[in-house]
Amino acid sequence: MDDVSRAGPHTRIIHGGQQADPHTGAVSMPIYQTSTFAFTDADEGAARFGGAAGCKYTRLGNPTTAALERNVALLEYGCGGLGASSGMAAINSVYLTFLDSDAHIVATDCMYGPSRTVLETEYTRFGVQMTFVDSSHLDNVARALRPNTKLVYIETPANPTLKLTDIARCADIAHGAGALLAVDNTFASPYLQNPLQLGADIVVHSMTKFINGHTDVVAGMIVAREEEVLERIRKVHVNIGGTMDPHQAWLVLRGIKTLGLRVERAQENARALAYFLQRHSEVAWVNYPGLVDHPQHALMKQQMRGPGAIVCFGVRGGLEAGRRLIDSVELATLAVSLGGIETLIEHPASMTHAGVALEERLKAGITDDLVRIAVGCEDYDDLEKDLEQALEKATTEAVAGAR
Ligand code: LCS
Repeated sequence: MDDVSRAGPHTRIIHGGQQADPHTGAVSMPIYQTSTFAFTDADEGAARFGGAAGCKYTRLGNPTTAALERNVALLEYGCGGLGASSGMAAINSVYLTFLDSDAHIVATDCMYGPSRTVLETEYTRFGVQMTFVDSSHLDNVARALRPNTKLVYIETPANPTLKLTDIARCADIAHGAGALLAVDNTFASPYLQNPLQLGADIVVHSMTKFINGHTDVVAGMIVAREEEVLERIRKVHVNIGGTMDPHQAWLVLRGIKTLGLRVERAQENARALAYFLQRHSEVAWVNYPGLVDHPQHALMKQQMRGPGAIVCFGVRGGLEAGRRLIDSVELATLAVSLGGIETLIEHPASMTHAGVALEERLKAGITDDLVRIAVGCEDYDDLEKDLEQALEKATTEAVAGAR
């Protein structure tokens, strides 16, 4: 099938932008592990640097990376993609493209720690102005806009509070003020949410997470809705040098083939685990947009195809009990990151979000007792058993400690 743009989600993931290698017929995209490309003559070299089709130098473009860019761009309904060496490289290329010394950014107050702290610690050095707001209440976004706001930047679901922002309404608000809307779609993955279809201008991904899915690659991607925006970002991205290595691209191409299967299974596990935790007497609270009593359950259903595979919760006994819990798991791995085939558990306040100032962290809802579990594809019963025994240890030791 040449055009899979109207095919079902799994077909699009497996075949989108892919074709057998024109030179050899290889079904799996070869790794074009080369830094540069020979020109047949001076005219061809000059033509390629003048804009003609064809590769020049891997930092500027590579066939293996291009195959992945076509694939993710198709999944995100964008005009094209730019592979990045990491999620942070993708995010910084977007920031750098649109933020200069006269610019202002409105960003969601709850997002992956470094996506926020890099703005606060580095971009302020160049005079960039910024306002962080709880974007789940869109009035906050509207109020924060200034005449020089160039970019509205949101993460939805947000890391780690899973707070959602209404993408379509946020896009209208940003566009009304002449700003672009960029969305970090890492937590949902293109399988569950497509911000460009809802009106966003740019999507960024940490492909380290669900897209690659095997906890063996760090990678990122930028997708834009319009060519002009993509080309502006491309100029910055290739000169900053945050582009992808072809071997990295090949690994992600391999991982992404099972994106739909993995997300479906991990989400099923997450849903069951959220209900289990909600019923557990030692669990103080559970936050998962798939729970029908979650305050943003309706928004989740409106803009996502499912709630995803991350669950947050607090253990009775607070921070100390939570720490004992993450020390006690045996099947889940105590590690940061998410979206892999295996279940990972972490404590955002002391790990992924430790760099965010205490007051700002608490204001964003990242409380000290918050435990984040990134649910994987193991057998559900084994995951439940593991959490059951860890909860028991966390709370029994608390009682023993109190004696
Ligand atoms: N965006 C989100 C939403 C993320 O969760 C992360 C990393 C990034 C961007 C950055 O991507 P990277 O450069 O690492 O590919 N999130 C992590 C986390 O929650 N634990 O470890 C990394």
